[in-house]
Amino acid sequence: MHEIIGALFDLDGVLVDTAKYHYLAWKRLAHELGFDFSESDNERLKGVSRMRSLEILLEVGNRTMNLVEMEAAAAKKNEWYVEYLHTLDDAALLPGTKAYLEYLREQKLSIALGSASKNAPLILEKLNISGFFDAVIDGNSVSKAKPDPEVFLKGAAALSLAPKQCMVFEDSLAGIEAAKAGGMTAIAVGTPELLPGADRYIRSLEDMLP
Ligand code: B16
Ligand code: MG
Repeated sequence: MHEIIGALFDLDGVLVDTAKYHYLAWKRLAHELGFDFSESDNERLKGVSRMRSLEILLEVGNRTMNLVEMEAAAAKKNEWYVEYLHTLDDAALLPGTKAYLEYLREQKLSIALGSASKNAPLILEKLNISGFFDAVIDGNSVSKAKPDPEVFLKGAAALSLAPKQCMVFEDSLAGIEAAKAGGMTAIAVGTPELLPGADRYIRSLEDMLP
């Protein structure tokens, strides 16, 4: 068996709860377009790219847009989202995040981020956790969305590790599928009902602390 010496982290839903800020911004866009967008609709956007999220939102509101209109709407949502991100601080970190990153550092594991978000560098900065990461692979550096394993394969490569030497922490089904397709150990932040196929289930990173 390969020893695990690398940790690859998804961002939203694993290290930090940014879903609520995404929700506020998408809801604002929906209201501007004249329909409502519920918190349960928002569940469908977790781990999904910005443009795919907009497609889902338009589906919910039964609207269509051409590509130019979609790009403008996504940019507007992102401006609002980034405004909310400026209010972000350590309080948004999920339980155990900082302690577990510190623990992994002490254990000399390599650490990378593997997120769909194009705002990942700003979020890490706002949370004061950038320094823990040996590599950041995010929505700016991948061309194929999860469940494609690209984001995690790039993360392992950036750490100079084989996929088998890495564990992935994920809160979305597409992310668990991506980790398994990439040949990594998948640790789900969630339940087997919502996230089938993972190697282990935790409630939060707090459960990983010794
Ligand atoms: P942005 P993750 C994902 O983050 C979010 O879960 C998802 O809701 C969002 O649409 C996506 O990032 C893109 O984010 O608009 O900031 O580029 O879970 O992959 O860390
Ligand atoms: Mg996530």
